[in-house]
Amino acid sequence: MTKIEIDHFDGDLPIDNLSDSNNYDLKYLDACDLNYANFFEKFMLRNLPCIIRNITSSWQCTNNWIKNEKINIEYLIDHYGDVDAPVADCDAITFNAHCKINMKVKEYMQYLQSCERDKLLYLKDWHLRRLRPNDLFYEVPLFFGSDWLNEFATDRGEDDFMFVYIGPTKSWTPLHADVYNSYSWSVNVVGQKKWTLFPPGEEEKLKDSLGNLPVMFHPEKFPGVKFLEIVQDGGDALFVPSGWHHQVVNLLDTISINHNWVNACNIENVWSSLQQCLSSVEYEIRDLKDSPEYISQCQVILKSLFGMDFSNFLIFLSYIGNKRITQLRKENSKGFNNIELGQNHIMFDLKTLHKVMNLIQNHPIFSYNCISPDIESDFIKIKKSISMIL
Ligand SMILES: O=C(O)CCC(=O)C(=O)O
Repeated sequence: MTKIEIDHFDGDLPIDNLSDSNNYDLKYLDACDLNYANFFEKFMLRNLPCIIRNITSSWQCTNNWIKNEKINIEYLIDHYGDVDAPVADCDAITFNAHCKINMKVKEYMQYLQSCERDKLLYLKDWHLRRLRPNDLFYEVPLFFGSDWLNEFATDRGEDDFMFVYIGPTKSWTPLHADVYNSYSWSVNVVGQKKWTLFPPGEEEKLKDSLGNLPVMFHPEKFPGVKFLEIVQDGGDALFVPSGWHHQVVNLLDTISINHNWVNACNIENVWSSLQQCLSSVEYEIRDLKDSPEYISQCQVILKSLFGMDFSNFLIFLSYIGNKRITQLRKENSKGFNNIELGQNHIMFDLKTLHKVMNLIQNHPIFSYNCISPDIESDFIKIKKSISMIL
């Protein structure tokens, strides 16, 4: 079992993790020379991107999915041909996202092989890991092992945030920030991508008078906007920090693996964006403010827009809090993907959870009776147990 640990859990760690410098030079690191505590402090806590090279050397898929430095189409057809996967049409856009259909992997691979393609199709957000839990085609790099989102999802058999992307040269992903304001990591198994990344706040300069972002950013149209342009090669992992908008173009036929993730370093960002989303929902339906259903309707809309409501967030935090308490007592030391968390790491998680739980308890919604009594009492009980530990 792999163990991840940090140097200390209290003291001077900059918990206010918004990018603390205006120096957005991208750092290139090598997986062999980097240790977890370093990545934690220099990049996750500071919310700064980096490339970590040579991350796939022990991955099975680097042998199986690549042939002559290209995508091994026969292997993918043989092993996954009859499986359905979501495919985006890069030429068809609705509400700033590509239109998607389901295709058999076999058909998609035939499309990729054909010389005359009349469409630009991108297989994306494919939950291959969930589909084939025993197929260990890649390992989660230990740098990305503190992952509350996928820990929660896999422990409870819920929808996870672990994806495979396969796209031809020129396929692309529109400008966006990730779900919940999570982090993401993306590793190219084969191929090459160009990423354009915007430090948080820069996206405001890109919005039109209605507050809409462009589908694709073109630098010549937005002089003065700060952004990073990154070319990611095969075997490179890109760490995309929380709230950094980004767009992606495949420069070659590319397969990548990608997770969205949340942990103690960015959970406050998730909480802020949940509140922000709620405020805009409240504003949008302000005409209904006097109706008895107003509060619960806001939560329903919040869930459909943000992907979770306040109750879901409370359940999530309570689950992770309870699990860390158990781990501290050594009753169960396994975290996400069987990765063991060191004692400092567990304490850091608990300390941050406690801070965010306090913020939630002070939010007006807590007094509106829209959270079920069971969820609320569980939340309060776990928060109390954490207080006793701290
Ligand atoms: O690789 C891509 O096309 C998109 C990946 C992405 O947007 C992400 O990791 O958040």
